[in-house]
Amino acid sequence: MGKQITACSLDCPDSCSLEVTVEDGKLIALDGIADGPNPSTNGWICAKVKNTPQLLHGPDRITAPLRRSGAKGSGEFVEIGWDEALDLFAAKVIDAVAAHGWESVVPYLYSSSAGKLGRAGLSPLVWEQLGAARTDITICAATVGEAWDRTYGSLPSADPQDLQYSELIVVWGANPNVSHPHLGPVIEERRRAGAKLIVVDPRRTPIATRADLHLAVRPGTDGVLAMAIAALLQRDGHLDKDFIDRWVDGVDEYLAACQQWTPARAAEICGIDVADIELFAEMYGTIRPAMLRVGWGQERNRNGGSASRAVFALPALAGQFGTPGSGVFNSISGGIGYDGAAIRNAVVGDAAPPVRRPINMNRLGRILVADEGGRVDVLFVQGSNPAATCPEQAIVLEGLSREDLFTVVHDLTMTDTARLADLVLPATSIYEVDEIVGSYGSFVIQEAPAVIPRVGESRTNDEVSVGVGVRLGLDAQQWDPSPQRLRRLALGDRVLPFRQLPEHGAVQFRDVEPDGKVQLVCHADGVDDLPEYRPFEAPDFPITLITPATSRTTSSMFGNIAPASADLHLHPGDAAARGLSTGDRAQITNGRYTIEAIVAVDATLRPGLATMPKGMWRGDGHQGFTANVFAPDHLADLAGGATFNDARVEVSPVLSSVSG
Ligand SMILES: Nc1nc2c(c(=O)[nH]1)N[C@H]1C(S)=C(S)[C@@H](COP(=O)(O)OP(=O)(O)OC[C@H]3O[C@@H](n4cnc5c(=O)[nH]c(N)nc54)[C@H](O)[C@@H]3O)O[C@H]1N2
Ligand SMILES: Nc1nc2c(c(=O)[nH]1)N[C@H]1C(S)=C(S)[C@@H](COP(=O)(O)OP(=O)(O)OC[C@H]3O[C@@H](n4cnc5c(=O)[nH]c(N)nc54)[C@H](O)[C@@H]3O)O[C@H]1N2
Ligand code: SF4
Ligand SMILES: [Mo]
Repeated sequence: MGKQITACSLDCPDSCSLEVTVEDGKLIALDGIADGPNPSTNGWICAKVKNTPQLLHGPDRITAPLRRSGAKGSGEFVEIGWDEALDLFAAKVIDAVAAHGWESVVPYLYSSSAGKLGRAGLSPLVWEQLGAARTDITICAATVGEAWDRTYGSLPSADPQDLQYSELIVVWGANPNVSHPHLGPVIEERRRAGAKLIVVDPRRTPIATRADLHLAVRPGTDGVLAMAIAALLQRDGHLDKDFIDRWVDGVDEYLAACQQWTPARAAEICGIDVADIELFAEMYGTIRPAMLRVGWGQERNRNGGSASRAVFALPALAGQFGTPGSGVFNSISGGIGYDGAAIRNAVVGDAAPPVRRPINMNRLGRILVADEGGRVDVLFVQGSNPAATCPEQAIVLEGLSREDLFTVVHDLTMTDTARLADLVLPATSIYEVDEIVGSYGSFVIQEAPAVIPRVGESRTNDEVSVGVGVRLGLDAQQWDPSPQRLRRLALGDRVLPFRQLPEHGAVQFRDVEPDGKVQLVCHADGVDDLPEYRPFEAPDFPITLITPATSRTTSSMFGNIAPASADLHLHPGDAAARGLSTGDRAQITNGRYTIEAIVAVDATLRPGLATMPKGMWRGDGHQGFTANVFAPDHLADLAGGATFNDARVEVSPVLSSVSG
């Protein structure tokens, strides 16, 4: 029995340092390290990752290439060899290209829970060079990421660890206790030491219960709130004129636009009290230093881009920068110390990428079913489970069920998407190959060496895509996918762990600065672009259904092993008005689709709000669907982002005695 050190690569901001126990070539246990490469792990990890042995060695693990032998979706497959599998894959691509061109071949690559090489090594480059369609990563963080780029440009995020110096902490659209587990205790410790805490979330999350001020906004109205606060900062003399003169563009125009959002008007639209808006502005304008944690809650609706931009404007107006404990953070992603472009240069040089058909992940269903933007003959899903996680689930399932679509899924486990595939290929986990782990919640880049042998015949993302690419004419030597080579290219001889910015050295506008000024007004296509509020009423469907993360599911990974409860949470008033109590069966409909679920009356919700968890699998959902059947596929106002939380439904009791 041996113990080894590695790191967690799940789509989670924490990137824990792990100690794993291996017996007979199998990973049998894992835990956090107290003084490991990433100190914020602090000796503990989340409960779901403790289920990793089941994920790696359990019955759903795919261990060999599988070709469909029964009807689509029947789950009947036969094992085949890798050569046969890759030959078949390449032959289907050749047929598709001959019939409808490269744009009919769609690689749907995500792998947000893979290591750095698995995520952005050679695989995306292979499909780019071949000229296949280009899938834009829009399902998560595209909107808020674009809002950051437009506002702050190249400025790195603040360091969450610097919260230890904050006197005011604002958590906006994030649920750290669940989806950023190691941040919760840091905030709690600071709060106990006297710092003030403000939370903006339509639900009374665990952190909101401890906040000095909780603004339970209506989903999709954050931009209105943030602009109203900006106007109050101006009215009450809390603008930081020195900071603005030196660093901020567009302030007058921006503040003029904010005047429309008087506290009274904003309170009405956001569904909160005027006094609470005033109090937010007073606290943010006077307590220093303040750190703003912006999550993803405010981005997942039609106004997500405007909302994120308006929230990001607040520290620039109040000048909450320049001292430890001040600033704003969302995703820590910058490439400091890890040169992904070097991989590209070494393999394809500086040749311009070919023009490719763009694919928006959020429109997958329409693309497959209605040929939106052109026909699709071959779909290659790598590191994603769109049958469970995409919007408009029923349409996605219809598309994946098309007899004339050849679907290849490369994954660790037999997901809902893999079940609908024609060819299923086994993927390695982070524990089986030498990898590198970065994160979007800390500045540490860590070593993640192989700690167990490969399970079955699993292959890496790069090995699979290069395997197909070589059959289609790419040069095997030029495209050598060995992790050692890619690592050398991206890291040089840098020794890991590596901290991208020094400890106590990431203070925004003291240690790090953007290339240009902070922009409160964007100039897109020659037009001044200010944040806007677009109302979204669906009178027959008065309940807003949001689908937050749960402590049990990191997206849909682990959802098959320890699923979250799929119950529909309803506000007590909404439940009572419909004659529903906890444990009752309810019908939920958006007018197009109807499912049934068990009700849980939940006083942490604001009126008009319901929740179901994200990351559920179809089998644990409702009649073959999850909450994603109600998630719309219209796009956010920035970056073509997802609008999961624009789902609108009506709920009614299921009368058990009805016969028909
Ligand atoms: N355990 C676990 N951890 C995860 C994940 C997971 O699935 N499970 N997923 C990972 C991924 S992929 C991501 S993107 C992050 C997401 O991390 P978070 O952003 O923290 O998680 P969410 O649950 O998407 O949303 C956060 C909060 O936003 C609130 N919210 C919903 N709509 C609105 C709104 O319109 N305005 C405001 N202000 N708040 C709103 C929700 O009630 C929720 O409490 O977490 C990562 N970490
Ligand atoms: N209703 C609703 N739906 C949502 C959201 C929401 O808020 N509400 N949130 C959205 C968000 S934020 C996100 S990030 C998406 C996530 O949605 P997905 O991208 O579908 O992410 P996962 O569900 O984690 O699925 C990733 C798959 O990759 C596999 N995998 C892991 N590592 C590797 C690897 O190295 N190689 C390969 N080939 N496979 C690997 C895992 O086994 C898993 O099946 O879900 C979105 N869906
Ligand atoms: S999912 Fe997040 S909290 Fe859990 S072990 Fe991985 S990095 Fe740590
Ligand atoms: Mo995400």
